[in-house]
Amino acid sequence: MSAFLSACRREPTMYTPVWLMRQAGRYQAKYRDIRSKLSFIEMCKTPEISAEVTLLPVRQFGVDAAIQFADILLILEPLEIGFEFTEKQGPRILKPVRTAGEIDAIREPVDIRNAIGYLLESIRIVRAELSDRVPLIGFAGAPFTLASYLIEGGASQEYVNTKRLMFSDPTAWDVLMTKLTNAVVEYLNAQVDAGVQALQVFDSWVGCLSPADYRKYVRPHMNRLFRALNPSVPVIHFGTGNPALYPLMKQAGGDVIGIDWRADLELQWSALGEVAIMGNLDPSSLLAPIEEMKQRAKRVIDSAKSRPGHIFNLGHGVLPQTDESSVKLLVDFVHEYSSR
Ligand code: 1CP
Repeated sequence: MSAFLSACRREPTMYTPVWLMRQAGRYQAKYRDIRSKLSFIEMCKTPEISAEVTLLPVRQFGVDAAIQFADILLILEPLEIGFEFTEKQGPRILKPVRTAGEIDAIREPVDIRNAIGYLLESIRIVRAELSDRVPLIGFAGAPFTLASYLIEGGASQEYVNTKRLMFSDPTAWDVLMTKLTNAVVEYLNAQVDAGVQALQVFDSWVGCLSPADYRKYVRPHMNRLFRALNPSVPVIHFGTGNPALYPLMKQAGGDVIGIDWRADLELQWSALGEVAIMGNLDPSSLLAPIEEMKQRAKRVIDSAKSRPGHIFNLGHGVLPQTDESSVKLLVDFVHEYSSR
């Protein structure tokens, strides 16, 4: 079995497996080249292109897992919620959803699998290319993170509208989270059927919540989500910005908890106990001189103390300012230094 899949199951590996969130993106010359001819959405919707982009970091850096090129917002199309990707601000929801009436009007998708045929086809192409050498990860946004996009209309600092709705109309909030959870389950299980060998649930923006609010407004839905996923593949549960939530995220579910650099890996792992851990190098470390970057990577590996179940990753995605050569040096360093 690959080092990545073994680590997901907390089995010993010959070295610490490494992959990077957002390992395919604008920091790569080949990505920019493809992107200069196509919009981001066109790239996602052309299976041969998204497959090629998925494979770029595997071929270029020798990472231990591929992540299917797509986006967390693609699931909104079968829900008939309009969105676009803008050059400057990233994703934008055309008509943000803010009232109980607007939430009731969101349709339950009839046939998600049909609507994401392009994604499932791309997964089949990637799997045929990689066979069993390098595993492929499928992903989705977690219901809270998706809800925050729907309600705010785009990226947000304070999540004012999201929290206003959550606190003032908990019934409408539950309806929205239930609809999103149903869609995410179907979306992820379809990817498993198409061939992905692991799943990641990105709760990128959940860190804005207090532990009490996570427990009340999010965890019941996450619990249901994890119980409904196809049990044949391991699941990574990732969140950023608030280490106080990690114990609650572990209770919600997932074989691997993805942590960011604000948390101390060693302390966090002791506190979480029996679970695999993914993380947690500060992505800015890749902007440092190479020796400094290696020292920082070394500290992450040392803090895992060769415990089975560590997957090396950044604490969040690769920054656009990153040099491709630094990524290659980082991946090689992790393999060499952790070799046992
Ligand atoms: O213009 C471009 O070229 C598009 C930039 C881009 C890319 C490369 C977007 C728009 N999405 C993606 C791909 C993407 N998105 C992947 C690909 C696989 C890989 O990791 O290599 C993944 C896993 C995502 C997931 C995603 N999209 C998340 C969760 C992960 C995270 O970074 O927290 C979120 C929040 C989004 C929303 C999104 N999509 C795109 C942008 C610019 C954003 C806003 C968030 C951000 O800027 O980080």
